[in-house]
Amino acid sequence: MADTFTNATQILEPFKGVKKVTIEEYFTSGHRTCQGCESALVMKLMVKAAGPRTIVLGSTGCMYVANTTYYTTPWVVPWMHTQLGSSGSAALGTAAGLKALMRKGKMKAEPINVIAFCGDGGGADMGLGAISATLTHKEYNSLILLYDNESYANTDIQASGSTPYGANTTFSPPGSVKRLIHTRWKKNTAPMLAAGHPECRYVATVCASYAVEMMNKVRKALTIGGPTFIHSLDPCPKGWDYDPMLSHELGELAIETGIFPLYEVEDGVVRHYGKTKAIVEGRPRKPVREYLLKQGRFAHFLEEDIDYFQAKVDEMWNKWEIPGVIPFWKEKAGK
Ligand SMILES: Cc1ncc(C[n+]2csc(CCOP(=O)(O)OP(=O)(O)O)c2C)c(N)n1
Ligand code: SF4
Ligand SMILES: [Mg+2]
Repeated sequence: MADTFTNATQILEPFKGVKKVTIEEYFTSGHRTCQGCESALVMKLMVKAAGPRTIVLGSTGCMYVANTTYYTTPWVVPWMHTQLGSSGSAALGTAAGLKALMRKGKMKAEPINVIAFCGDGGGADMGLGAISATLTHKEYNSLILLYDNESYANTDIQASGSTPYGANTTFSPPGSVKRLIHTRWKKNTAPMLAAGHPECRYVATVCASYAVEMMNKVRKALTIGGPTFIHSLDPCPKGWDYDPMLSHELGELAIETGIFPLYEVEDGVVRHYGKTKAIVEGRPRKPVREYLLKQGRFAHFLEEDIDYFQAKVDEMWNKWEIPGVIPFWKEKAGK
């Protein structure tokens, strides 16, 4: 019991290859997400990685609405819906509640994983404050997983702070007078949270196209404990407007073009991994046009728009203090 009060966590060793991944599923049939929905795959992999002694909390969005149609649910583990901006509060409250119940002897003392997921709208925009607060509480173990489909998808694809430059959304339809309505560069959520929360020992970015690596980042976060954060980039056939069979490939292209780098920040140390590591070590990035032109949301792009996008990604890699991660410029490059 004493262990629980000193923040004991489940020790989840990494899966050493796909053949070693456990067979049990805790997110199964019964959901109604779109065909090819990568976020549904993220839910499945996330809870598979965490295992049966896990509580999942989820804020409003596709992964709430499409996963809990009346009288059906794919969740095998205990699951609770929370308000759109509340993934942080739900994580902290649940972790604190479990601890109190165990301390009072009202439930068996054991490490239970608490995972709260949120979309980019609910997490990176509306619920950022609550996530920030949770990441300051090192005495409670919880993982917040942001599934980023780059829009407020559930309410019909409105632009969010995580929507990429120039994308066509219902808030930013291209027109004949103005071609690009949404001209903000995507918010850099994971490094912002990593840099600003000294009590948070683990922040990572993942993509389910690299499923084993993704699951191992979840296992690592839960094992390290305290408040942790993972940001997943999730291709969304409906919002990004592409054939559902391309979800996996688009995830790979996001990494191979350098648009979404994979890295973890553990106790302040940044480690690139997977294909991103290869890029850091000198492998050429694929041109962003290979990624952009496969998606209807960029169909209105002219050559100059693709060039601008490429130049911004080049800047992330060539001028930033930590390539693709920390957007402070190296002194010389910035001048
Ligand atoms: C406070 C509040 N405002 C607005 C809504 C309406 N709403 C429900 S889901 C949603 C979109 C959420 O977007 P995101 O968090 O990115 O999740 P996604 O739908 O993309 O999976 C919105 C705006 C709500 N439920 N609560
Ligand atoms: S709109 Fe996108 S995120 Fe939502 S269920 Fe469909 S594919 Fe998944
Ligand atoms: Mg979203």
